[in-house]
Amino acid sequence: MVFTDRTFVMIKPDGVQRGLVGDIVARFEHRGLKIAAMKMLLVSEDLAKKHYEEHAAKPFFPNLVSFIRSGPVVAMVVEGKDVVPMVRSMVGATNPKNSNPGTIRGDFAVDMGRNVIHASDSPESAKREISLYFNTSEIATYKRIDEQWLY
Ligand code: FUP
Repeated sequence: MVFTDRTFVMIKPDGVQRGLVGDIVARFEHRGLKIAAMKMLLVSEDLAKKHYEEHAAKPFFPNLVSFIRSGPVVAMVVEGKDVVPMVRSMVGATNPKNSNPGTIRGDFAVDMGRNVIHASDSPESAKREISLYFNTSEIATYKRIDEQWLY
C-alpha cells in the first residue's frame, strides 16, 4: 500500500546559507519519506505574509517576514504514512533550546529566530501551505522502488 499523506517543508535561508540542504533532504529520504516536489525560490513579501498569517498580530511578525525573505529557501512537498507528525518530530521543538539532539533543530540550530526549517503543524496547514507554494503540476506522482519494503 502506498501512502500519500502530504506535508509542506521549507529549509529557511539560514539552512540554505549554511549548506544544510543535502543533509536535511537526506534525512527525509533515508527515513523512507518521498519527496514529491522541491524547488529553490526567493519568497515575495506577499507570500511571506500569507505563509505566516497566523502570526500577523505578534510582535515578531515583521522579523519573521524579513528573515524568510533574506535569501533563497528550499520548499518541498513530502509524502508518507503519518508524514505530518513524523516530520514535525524530525524537525524538533520551535525553540532550539528545547529541541532534542537527533532532531534537525536539535542538531543544527541554537536560536529561535534562526531555526533552519519549517514544517506544517497539521494536515490542514499542510494543504494550505502546499497550495501557497506549489501548483498541482509541480507535484510529482511516482513510485519509489523501495516502497514494498517500507510498507
Ligand atoms: P514552528 O511551527 O515550529 O515553526 O513554530 P511557529 O509556527 O509557532 O513559529 C513560526 C516561527 O516564528 C518560528 F520558526 C520561530 C518564530 N517565533 C519567534 O520568533 N518567536 C516566538 O515567540 C514564536 C515563534
